[in-house]
Amino acid sequence: MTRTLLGMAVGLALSAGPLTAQAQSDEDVKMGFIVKKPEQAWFINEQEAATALGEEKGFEVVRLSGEDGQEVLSAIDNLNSQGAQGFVICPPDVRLGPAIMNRAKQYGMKVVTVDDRFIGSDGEPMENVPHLGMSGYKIGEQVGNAIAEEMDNRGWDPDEVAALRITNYELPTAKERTDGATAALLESGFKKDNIFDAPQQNTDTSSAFSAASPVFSKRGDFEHWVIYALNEESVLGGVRASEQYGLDPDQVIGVGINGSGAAFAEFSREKPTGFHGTVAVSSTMHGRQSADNLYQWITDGEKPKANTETTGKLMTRDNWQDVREELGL
Ligand code: FCA
Repeated sequence: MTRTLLGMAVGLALSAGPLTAQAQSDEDVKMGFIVKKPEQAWFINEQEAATALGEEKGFEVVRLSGEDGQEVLSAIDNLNSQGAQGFVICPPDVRLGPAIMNRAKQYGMKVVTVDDRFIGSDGEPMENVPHLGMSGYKIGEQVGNAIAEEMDNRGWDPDEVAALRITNYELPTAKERTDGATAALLESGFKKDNIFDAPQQNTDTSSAFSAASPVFSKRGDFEHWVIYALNEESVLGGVRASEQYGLDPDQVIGVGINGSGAAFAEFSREKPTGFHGTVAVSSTMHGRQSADNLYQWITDGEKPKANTETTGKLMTRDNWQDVREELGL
């Protein structure tokens, strides 16, 4: 009798043991989510989606801003003192990859990147850091095709249309996107000589506005303009510059990328602007999936795959609410 009871107790202890340990370790999982532009709707949504997943699955997400290298390194120190096991990051500069990885290694933290992929000292993507981001070239092609289609709808003669290409060649994903858009436009019969570059210093509206303004002034001979860039925030900077120069909405076709609050606000205006549309990608999915990948890695030791590429869908003033719902935004 005593032996049986003892046996049962041992059995219970054995089965309860690992369960308790599992619950304990899940409770303790804490990760950072560091973003380069914490005020942009895209990044706010990513961080919120990661936090919501943490609430569902039982891990904690610390939302942090990393607008330059110094801020990123302090954020990592801060995470370490809070006992975090790793972080998801969209870095302010992809060339900070090696420095960020050094600091993370000192603390034994696991790192995954989202949106902008680290570049190593050899100038190549750091393949050993798992990444999730847009398939930049393909999404760029969607932008180019959307512009070509709208030019056709408006009956514009390609020979008389100029393109404002807002570029950021420091950032590979930005280059892929504008290269994809350019290729699709040329394919549709757009004139190569009518493409004018506006290199921006950053990835936001104000840097795009500053880059775009002088291009309109110099090319006053064109009446019809198309505008594209790595994201909708930048296209909006170009559209604002076109308005300031005196162009009407029906003289401008701007198509962005992201499908975030910046685009929703523009589509909600009473009158249409030169911002025709944007290729929407699910920032909700980017936030959830990258956090989930890191969570699996921390809890199961399962390293996420080297690169996950996501796709997009064109959103315009006519369908934006439907696409928003479809993508869970
Ligand atoms: C880059 C851009 C963001 C967003 C993201 C997916 O980080 O700056 O606007 O497009 O890629």
